[in-house]
Amino acid sequence: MTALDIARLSTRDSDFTARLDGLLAWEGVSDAEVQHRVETIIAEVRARGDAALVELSNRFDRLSVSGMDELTLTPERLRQAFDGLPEAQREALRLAAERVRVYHERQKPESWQYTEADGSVLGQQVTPLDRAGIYVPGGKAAYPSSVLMNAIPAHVAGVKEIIMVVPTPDGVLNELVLAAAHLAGVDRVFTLGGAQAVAALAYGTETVPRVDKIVGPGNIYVATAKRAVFGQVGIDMIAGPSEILVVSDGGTDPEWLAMDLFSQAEHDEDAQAIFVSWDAEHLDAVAEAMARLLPTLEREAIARQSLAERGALIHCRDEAEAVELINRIAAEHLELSVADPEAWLPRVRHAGAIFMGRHTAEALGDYCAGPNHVLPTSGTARFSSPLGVYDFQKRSSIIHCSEAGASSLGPTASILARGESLTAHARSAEYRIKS
Ligand code: HSO
Ligand code: ZN
Repeated sequence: MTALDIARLSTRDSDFTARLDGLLAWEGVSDAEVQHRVETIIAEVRARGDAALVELSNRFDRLSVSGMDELTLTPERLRQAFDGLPEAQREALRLAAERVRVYHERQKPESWQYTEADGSVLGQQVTPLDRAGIYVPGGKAAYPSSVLMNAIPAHVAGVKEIIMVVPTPDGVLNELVLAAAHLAGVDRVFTLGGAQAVAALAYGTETVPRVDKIVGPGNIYVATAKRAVFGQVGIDMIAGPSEILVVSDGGTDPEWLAMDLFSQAEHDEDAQAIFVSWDAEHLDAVAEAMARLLPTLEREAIARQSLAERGALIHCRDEAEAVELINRIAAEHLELSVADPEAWLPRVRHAGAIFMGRHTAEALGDYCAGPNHVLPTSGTARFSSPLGVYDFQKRSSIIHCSEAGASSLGPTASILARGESLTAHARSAEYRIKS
């Protein structure tokens, strides 16, 4: 058994803050080289459309296709993928999709209006986007669960058309990803990836329709391309590596906690797993369980590196200090493995998703509890929220002045307009003042 390599910190240490800050620091910035390549690819796709997509896919995904028809999957093909799965997998996908749908139905905001005494009506009308584009990574991060988490809220929001892009390096299709797309209500799939896929969705080509918003994770090229096209289209967020913060009062089985930490550490080498407790013996027990169980993981090497580079076991003084740490770290996933998580909840201000109590493994939330697993990372839970129905809708203001309402607002508008030297504004309002 290789010893466990993970930072052990105590809030009592004088260098605690500096060490914690060092661990939390994450900058997913792309260098000038990546930036330049992405800009070139976007320009190519804008200038030459489908022809550029075919060329770039042949080059970057090592394909040899001659037209867009070979980069297009029919709804029939998605259905085949679903039908071809073992029944247990089909059932699991169905159950997960249904639970995610039911949860997101609750998020649907209502349009509203109110009427003033003079009969004027004010309100807000909620409208779904016409078209959403979902980027699904290929290779090691191709998660069918993420297809559900991105497409279902769009579907629930009422988006008219959901377009998915997924790269197929060497022409390899992921049947589970296609099956999930079938279940989640994806309308069209193109086997495109990288910056070229993002450019196609943002600007449209002869074959790929232009979308209104692009969501979904991707590598540095995809993230850079999403940043570059933002403004032309909406984007969701630029997600950093996955994170988990587990807080335990000492009453949870250390093996459970060790595996919860591994469940994020196994995602990738940059993922972050942090454990906090005020019970020193419990911390030792968790460290011991981690050392013992780590060699049993399929993805031991990835988890080991993630824990060594970005993981931490933190000993704090008491519950109050644990709460401070929770809000400081603002983790993507927070597990409150304590006797009375409800009592903690009002004190938690920053976390993407909060997993309450000893039985709520983060993994359940990743797949099938119902809430979205696309969450703010790298401390951005301070100001942003899980992906949801609201990300696929927008709002329009409604103003309907009655004759009396226009007359009584006219003087106010006129005075303010003249203060801005905008006399057409003033006169437009004044016409409607009844003498
Ligand atoms: N924990 C990941 C989502 C995921 N886990 C997909 C497994 N599959 C980010 O929240
Ligand atoms: Zn996960």
